[in-house]
Amino acid sequence: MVFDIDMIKSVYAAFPGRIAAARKAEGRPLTLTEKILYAHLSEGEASEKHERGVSYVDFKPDRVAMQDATAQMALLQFMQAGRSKVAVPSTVHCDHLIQAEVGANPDLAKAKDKNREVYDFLSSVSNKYGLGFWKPGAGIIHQVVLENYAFPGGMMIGTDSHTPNAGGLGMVAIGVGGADACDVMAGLPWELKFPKLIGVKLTGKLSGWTSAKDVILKVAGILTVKGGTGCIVEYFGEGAHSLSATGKGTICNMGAEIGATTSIFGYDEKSEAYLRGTDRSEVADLANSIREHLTGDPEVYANPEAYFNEIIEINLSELEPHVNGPFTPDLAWPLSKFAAAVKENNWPQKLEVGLIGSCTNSSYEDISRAASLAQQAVDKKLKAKSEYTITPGSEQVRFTVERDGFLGIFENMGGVVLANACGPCIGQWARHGAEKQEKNSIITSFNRNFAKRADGNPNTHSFVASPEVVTAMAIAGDLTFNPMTDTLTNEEGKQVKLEEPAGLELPVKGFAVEDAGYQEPAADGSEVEVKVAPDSERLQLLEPFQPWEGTDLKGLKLLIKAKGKCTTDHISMAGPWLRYRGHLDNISNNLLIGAVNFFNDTTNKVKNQLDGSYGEVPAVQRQYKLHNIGSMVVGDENYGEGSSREHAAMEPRFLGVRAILVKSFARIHETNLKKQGMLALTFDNPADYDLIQEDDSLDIIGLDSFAPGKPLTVLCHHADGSKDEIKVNHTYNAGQIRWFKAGSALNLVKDNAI
Ligand code: MIC
Ligand code: SF4
Repeated sequence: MVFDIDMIKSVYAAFPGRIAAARKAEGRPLTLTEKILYAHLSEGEASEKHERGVSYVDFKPDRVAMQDATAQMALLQFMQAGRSKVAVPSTVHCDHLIQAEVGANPDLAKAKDKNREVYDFLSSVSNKYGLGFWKPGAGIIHQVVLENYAFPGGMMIGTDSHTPNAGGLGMVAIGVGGADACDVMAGLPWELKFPKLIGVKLTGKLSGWTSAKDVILKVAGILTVKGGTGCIVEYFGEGAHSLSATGKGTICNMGAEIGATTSIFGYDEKSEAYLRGTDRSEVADLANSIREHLTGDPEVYANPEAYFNEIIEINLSELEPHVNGPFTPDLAWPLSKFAAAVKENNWPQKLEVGLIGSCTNSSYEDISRAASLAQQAVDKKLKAKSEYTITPGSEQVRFTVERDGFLGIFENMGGVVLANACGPCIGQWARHGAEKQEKNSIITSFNRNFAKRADGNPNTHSFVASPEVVTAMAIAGDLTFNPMTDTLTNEEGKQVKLEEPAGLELPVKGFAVEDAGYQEPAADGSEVEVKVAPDSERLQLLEPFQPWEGTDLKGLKLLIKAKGKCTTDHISMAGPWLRYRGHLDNISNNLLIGAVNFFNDTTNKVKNQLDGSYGEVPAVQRQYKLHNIGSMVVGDENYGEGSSREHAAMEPRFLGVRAILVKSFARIHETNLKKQGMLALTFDNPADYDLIQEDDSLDIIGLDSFAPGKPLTVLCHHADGSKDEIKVNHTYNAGQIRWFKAGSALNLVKDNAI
């Protein structure tokens, strides 16, 4: 059973009634997002009105999806929850732990060997508790989900921030931490603040060099990495209906980069074609039967300003291809302005590597369009000047594009096909020479380009673009090349120009695959044994965190005051550390090693207040832990931006950090902190960040009357004896305060208290 048709039927059966109740409660026509959200609210809540950006509400998601690097911790928590089977259809996907080095087959074989213990663990836990298991090599979670599980009008949570990819097929799909996934798998509702809504109206039609990726590159430029926080982005308009389902997936996928809760498109003919093309005609027929509920009401789209909190309009006919970067995905450059930007900013003009694929851009359409350029390169006697790699998103796509000759075309151009996995996108890239830390440029069709992410080299300037633009630039070997206007010199010394890319949304002969790499769980898993070796360095059973001691927290040491961007990559780096994602003690050795210390502008060097020496962040924190002294981390804006990895919250918790005080949080990270029993606090006056000094001891006052909406006080004792009192806010509701008091949300689940 790959997709659960009965589940889809029952979701759809509830739609008309739920939506009618919601229209009544809101007293007006509804957006698509509202329809799906109301249809998934816990009993009783569907007939009440919920205030956007204010009310916390409980949802009942239909599915859970997890990738291997986050599933380990999610499932270690689920094992503590005392349930015998998952309550909703759930899957695990082995994609993050495969390192790209030589090419697909040898890399996959090596990964299976190196990660055997983790794969065995995930496969046996899946088998025991009733989860579908996608083996290494089967593909990247979001592509596999889009091909097999996503369905219009559904709701899914996934332990990866790019879960919104399924919004391309009309699903509300939200990235969460493992603790949230654990709750839903345990049959509990899932809580979210009712989101605000951003409407993006698409007019016109894409053509030539522009592709769906350029829509989100443009939107990222408009909204920035924070602009979508607390919002769901709903795309509509005739332009939306002209985009393929996978193109829509690309847009929703990279919506994670603007901090949006998720993004979504309505059901249309392209969605139907994709469902039929991926062997799900049954789902398409069902969706057709409730078609009017799988899109916003006509009044909404006729007068969007009245229904959305913010509106953006993009004319696809006028949209230019974009290149975003370096170091942040929202620095958006229209292609015609990019060459000048490269020169002005002194970014390395020579392009070392072009990388296409990833969960964002690895559809049949993407690969066929990029291949059309590779074919032109071969025909026009051009050899790619840069290295060039291709990561297919799933075995089904890989098998099909190989059958249709595209992979062969890339190889003729000098390209290397990597395994169906995350690879370089998440730092799983044995890039030769990266350790020399030379200044260089790469361009990818991925979604994130934070410093060090791909190859660990802080001087790698990483840019993001569509697969077509990446391919053209890799052929040219030059970042200032504009394929729309410039020519290239071929091997015969002639000037040649690349023509516009061309491709197919879906394979004419249909998709094919020999072994998709799926393992169905045992019908009765009670006898399946899950083994975790006590001396394993990669897996460790969890111990519950201690409950709150019932008093204010006094004498906390400042561990670090992080300066500027502090993403989850800075807090809990990926790459080599992915190895320890199932071992809390070992992975805690990467705590905040990428964060810049405000007081010395250096990473991983903080003052140990016990003896005045400077040491690495995890080492200093372990000293505090040894002496039973709590500590606090201070941060800047959008702290915890990026990934859903809850390690970024569990590590500080495990090592004895008690509170994180910042100017603002990214959504998933803030929830992850709350779930693990940490205090996530924000400065009432962001300028108070400046009051925090290196030798501070800090008290958190007011916890005995910790209550929703009531600020707390942080008392800073400075080394010179002076003091500052800082007002700090929080967003804990009553239930979340119980998590804090119990030591973690899981402690309550285990005691069956929730
Ligand atoms: C990422 O793209 O950063 C990741 C790796 O997929 C993460 C998940 C993780 O940290 O394991 C994400 O996006 O959530
Ligand atoms: Fe994997 Fe990269 Fe996609 Fe994250 S963004 S799921 S690392 S391919």
